[in-house]
Amino acid sequence: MRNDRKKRVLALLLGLTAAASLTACGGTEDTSSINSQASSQNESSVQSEGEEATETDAITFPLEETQTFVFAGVCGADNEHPEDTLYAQKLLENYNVQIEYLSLGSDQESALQKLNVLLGTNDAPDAIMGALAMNETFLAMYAQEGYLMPLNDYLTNPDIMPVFNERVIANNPDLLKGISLPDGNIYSLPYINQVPGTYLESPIWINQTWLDNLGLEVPTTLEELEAVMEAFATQDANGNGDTTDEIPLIACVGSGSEHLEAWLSLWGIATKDGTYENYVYLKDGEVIFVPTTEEYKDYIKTMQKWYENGWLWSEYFTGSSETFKAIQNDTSAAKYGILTAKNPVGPFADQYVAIVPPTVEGYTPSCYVNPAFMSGSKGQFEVTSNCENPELLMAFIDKFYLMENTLEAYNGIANEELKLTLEDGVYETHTLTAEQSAELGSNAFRLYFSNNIPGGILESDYESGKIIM
Ligand SMILES: [Ca+2]
Repeated sequence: MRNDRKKRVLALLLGLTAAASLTACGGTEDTSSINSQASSQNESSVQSEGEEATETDAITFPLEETQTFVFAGVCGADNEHPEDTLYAQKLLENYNVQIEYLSLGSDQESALQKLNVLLGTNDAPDAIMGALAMNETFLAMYAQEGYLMPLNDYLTNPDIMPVFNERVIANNPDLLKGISLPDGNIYSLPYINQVPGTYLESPIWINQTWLDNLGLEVPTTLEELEAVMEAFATQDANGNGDTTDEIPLIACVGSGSEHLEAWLSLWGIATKDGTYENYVYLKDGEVIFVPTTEEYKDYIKTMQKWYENGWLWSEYFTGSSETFKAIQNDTSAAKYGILTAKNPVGPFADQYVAIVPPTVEGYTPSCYVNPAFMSGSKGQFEVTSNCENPELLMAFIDKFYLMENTLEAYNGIANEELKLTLEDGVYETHTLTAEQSAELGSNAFRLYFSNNIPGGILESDYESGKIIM
């Protein structure tokens, strides 16, 4: 059932406004064949359980001789030695590749200034990692100047990048279009994070257990949604004997995905984030300021009605984010029926399902697609023209797309660092307490490369039970 719903969300989305840019392209089909030295294969022990095809005909890991690559990254921390992380040490052990770090400073401005000087010279790094070190304008400019290498032929070659081909492209063939520049070439690698249900930037989640307890269906229209909220507000939906402790709809002012403005999508206005939204919108080829529109007035009237009826959390305007989190983390019972969020949290998170946005008469829903889900969050890794062995580098970076490597690059080594555990083949990530964070900090490899790094966690990884959310 849950999968069916998710698929419905996806099917709907594909028919909706897709705010993720899928740039038209060509030139990605031409796969070059590499000279296979056909060295002995499958002799390494780097494969983790359940992963196949991590070996290539041409390049076998661990390499016979240590290969060093210089990775440039943006990092705000003082201690800039990602090579000291347990993850980098594991990479060295498993693949015999040493990463040498070149700091690009602490922000994008410093990074681009430094890259302007270095690129095209012999001092340029082999690669640039992390989205903050690059932006689309400079990516296109550097590519045009020949400072960056087109990566198409590596990405589409299963001998060089078996993991990327099997895990990423096979599941999402349109991804290559999404990460291509207008010249048809790909210069930059994506990060893919497919938390189930997060096809949208702010998907709508509803408590299925509450619906079941009250004999209700998933609402598909505004009227049905309001009837559900009325039932949540007046009945004992969470079944604890108290009819007054249910919050039908919860939202948090200024929050990333849990913001009330996410509901504007029902009126055809896709909003990315209540904190940063500028409400300038393109409609029928004209630029409009959303608050002056009829759809916005309809939306405001509806929100007023939801607030007055006690369907929207009474502390929406005054409650702190701590109070908001406390309600979500209440262990006594599920306390909220509906929210928009990347994913629901708290002890009852598994009671929530993502739903297709209900329809409002006269409007067509329009939602932001979550780029990290659909086409990959791009701009995470570029190879410079100074790299002498791009094929080997790409074969190495291919391993970053293994589920376990992505998890450990982001969270630290399982069972050795606190944020990640591995038990009976199942990974689980943990949130550190404030005390643990203060005492230990985090030494995750990813932190040296703001904001993300190449990697991939797929919906199937969650659904097959390899990761506990
Ligand atoms: Ca109750």
